[in-house]
Amino acid sequence: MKIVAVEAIPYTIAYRKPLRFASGEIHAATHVLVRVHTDDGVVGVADAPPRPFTYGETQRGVAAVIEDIFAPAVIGLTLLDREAVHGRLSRTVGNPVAKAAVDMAIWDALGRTLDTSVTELLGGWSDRMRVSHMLGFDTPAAMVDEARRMRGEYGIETFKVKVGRRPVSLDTAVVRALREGLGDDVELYVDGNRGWTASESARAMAEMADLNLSLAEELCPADDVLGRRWLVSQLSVPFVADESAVTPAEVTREILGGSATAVSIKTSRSGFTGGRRTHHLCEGLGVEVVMGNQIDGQLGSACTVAFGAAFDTTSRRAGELSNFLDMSDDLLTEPLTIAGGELQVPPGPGLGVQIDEDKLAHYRTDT
Ligand code: MUC
Ligand code: MG
Repeated sequence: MKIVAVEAIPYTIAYRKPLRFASGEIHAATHVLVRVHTDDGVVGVADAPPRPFTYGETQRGVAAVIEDIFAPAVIGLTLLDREAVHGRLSRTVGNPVAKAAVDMAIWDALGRTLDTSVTELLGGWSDRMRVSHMLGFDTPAAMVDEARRMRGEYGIETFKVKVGRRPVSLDTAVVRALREGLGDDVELYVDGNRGWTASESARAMAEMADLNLSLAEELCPADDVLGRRWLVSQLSVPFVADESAVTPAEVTREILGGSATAVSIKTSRSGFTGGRRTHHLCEGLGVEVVMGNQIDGQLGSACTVAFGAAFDTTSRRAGELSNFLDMSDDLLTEPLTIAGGELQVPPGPGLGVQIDEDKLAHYRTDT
């Protein structure tokens, strides 16, 4: 079970259509595949999706920090030394996506070694999650069409709507069109990626007061400290901290400071070890969680569902698990399938997925 090598392989796969939101836009999955090798020949995998506009990590940076700092830090430890791994990775500030992928590849390798799924190792609550689909910026008609298609083809009934444009009416018109076009039974919530001010957010939420939204996420920056508290204190729905609360310490500060009342857990930036800490912290605080999406491919989505299905509180709400559907291709031998609005944890040890070596050879950008 000793870790003997860690690979960081950059690859790029185009999206069929870009995903646009207030803090950036994604045209291609410019990710890094991480593989952890053990002395018994077991290989664990995980995906690192850098988000330069959110955390400052890039594909080249993720590969470099893993090769130069994190691989030497974990080589020689065993797959069971997960707290030691966490401690060594935590010596370096930042780099959440790079650290998370190393952590999750170790969990995958452990699951494969023990012939047990990661979901069972973590908690084993369920084997599936309901799926929420994230709708990027477009016209009201195009966003309603996409939501209808997701409901028709995959049975998805929960939609996270990207907002944060100016004027706010651009987005409030979309949410109204979605409610009118899809009816009262779908769940709708909004994510501003810090695009609005606190007062714009308050105005937009007032304009949408009759639309039965279930959550509001990062509508304005957490750094607008008093404005954000003022906003959160007047909302009648949970306000989700996403990019403002990556570590347990940040979660604690945001929640106790009144700047958020719910938390998005994203395995692609917390790993399983950090995600578990955040999950237990939220449980202790009595704060709701949502399994978020860092615009993950299939491997990242397999990680999200593996973690989300493991616990009661993480599987209560629909998880954001479907944006890989917009990619032109992916790396897994067996594609993930969403049916009846649910994604099942792929059966099998570890994450239950295999990398298609031909596809990896085709899409990797380092050879
Ligand atoms: C989200 O919830 O914000 C957009 C940027 C990012 O890092 O994740 C996405 C989704
Ligand atoms: Mg978000």
